[in-house]
Amino acid sequence: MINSIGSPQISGINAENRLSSASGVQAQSAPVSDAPAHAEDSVELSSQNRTDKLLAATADKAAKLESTLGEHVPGQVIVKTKGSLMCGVNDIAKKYGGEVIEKFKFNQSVFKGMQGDMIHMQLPEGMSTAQAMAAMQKDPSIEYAVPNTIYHLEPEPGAEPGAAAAQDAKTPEGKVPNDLDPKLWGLNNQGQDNGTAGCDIGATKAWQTTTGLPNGQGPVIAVIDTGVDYNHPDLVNNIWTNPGEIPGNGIDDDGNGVIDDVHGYNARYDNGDPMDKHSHGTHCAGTIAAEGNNGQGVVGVNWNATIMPIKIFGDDGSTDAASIIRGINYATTMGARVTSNSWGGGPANEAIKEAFNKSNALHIMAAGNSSDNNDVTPHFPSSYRLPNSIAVAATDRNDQMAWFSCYGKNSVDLAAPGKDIYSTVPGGGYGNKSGTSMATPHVTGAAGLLLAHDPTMSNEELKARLLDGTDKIDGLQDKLVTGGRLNVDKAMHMEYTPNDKNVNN
Ligand SMILES: [Ca+2]
Ligand SMILES: [Ca+2]
Ligand SMILES: [Ca+2]
Repeated sequence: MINSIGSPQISGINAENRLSSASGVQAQSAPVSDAPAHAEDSVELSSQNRTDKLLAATADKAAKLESTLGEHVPGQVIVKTKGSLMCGVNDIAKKYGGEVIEKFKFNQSVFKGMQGDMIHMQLPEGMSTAQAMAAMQKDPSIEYAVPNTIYHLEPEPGAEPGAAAAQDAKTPEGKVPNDLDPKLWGLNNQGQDNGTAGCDIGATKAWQTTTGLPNGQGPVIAVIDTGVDYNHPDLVNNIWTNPGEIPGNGIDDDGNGVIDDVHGYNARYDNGDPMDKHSHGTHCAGTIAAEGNNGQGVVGVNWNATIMPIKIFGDDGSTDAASIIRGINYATTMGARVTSNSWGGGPANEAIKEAFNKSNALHIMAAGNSSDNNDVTPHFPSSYRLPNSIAVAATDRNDQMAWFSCYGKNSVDLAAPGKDIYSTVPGGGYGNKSGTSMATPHVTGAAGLLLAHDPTMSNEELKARLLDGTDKIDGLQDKLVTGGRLNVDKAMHMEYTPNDKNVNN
């Protein structure tokens, strides 16, 4: 459940205590007010006056801010407090006449580095998000306040008309599973369907070294998306299982705040069931790790893996910043080593950026499908440019930038196959999709394979290998940081040099 601490029957002090005792994953080292109730009342009165004055003084600024915020949940803000705060988060909310909807849970090591709390706040009736943000910019106890931004899944680009029918691929070099469907040109391109031989990620060669580690033994790969059909026959054996959770007993056995989260987390609706009713997330999961050599369907970049489904989008394809932060935090807390983020668009949000940045996972992010230059028109989250993030463009079966793909010499790292990608869909089926959403899981899968080969690899080395191990493509030189398309075999076997310029750009 969400740590809802805005209930009016519970005093701020008791609610804080309840939160810290209920949370098994975060040390609540933030100072909590222990002032007696009457003293708190007087603080509230004087601070209310101050807040009224502040709102009046910042009214002009708020009016200007209003038009810049983009789509957001009205009357809500996400607030990062300053570490030196000597009162509880409820006192901050009260100061503005609002309520704390939830205090985001970060795992202990992340929380230590944050130097403050992150809270999701409901503002009082009549106070807009812009008004609160303008006032909070002047508040010494607040580091930043941002809207609870609403995000939508990007629409998929349309299919190219007149595409040729599938033909049999020739026998590739390397190790070949019995389910290497010829439609999987991104893994194995022999020139089928008017493609160009070799315009693929070199999967069959990499598989000579490793095909991934059995479920539970390798890196946990979180798919932050619309959920995953964890019962799909080609995925079921590669889905993460929460070792501390007993299924179906209505109890949060491992104390992580979510009841019966056996195969991941539904951050949008805050429950333990990340089932995909959309299809986007299931398709991405199949590219990362549809079970290989099992005589059915397709093979992913990893034949075997541990996929953690994180559902941040509702079944209508939309979400908000609070759901995204909950999803990232769950992945971080439950040990994800890599996250796959085939989503984006909409305004930047400082709180989402911080959740990614403070996580110790490597985050692979789609560059976007609006065919924009992200150097000029940033696309979030891929344009946050974090040391632990990678932005991915999409190429077609001839190593051309896909017509829809965003790019950026300074903002998009590499490309991967993302046009006419065949993978798993809910209900046990298979289908084609196109988008940087489909390119991203190729890179995520490659990260998983590299970590299966060497589990001790640092984020820096992992990122350097994925970027520097690319095949350089003439047409991509001016469009990408690396000018290259993913090659997982090269990434795995190249010589690694620390302090890589691409990683530290
Ligand atoms: Ca649980
Ligand atoms: Ca349970
Ligand atoms: Ca299969």
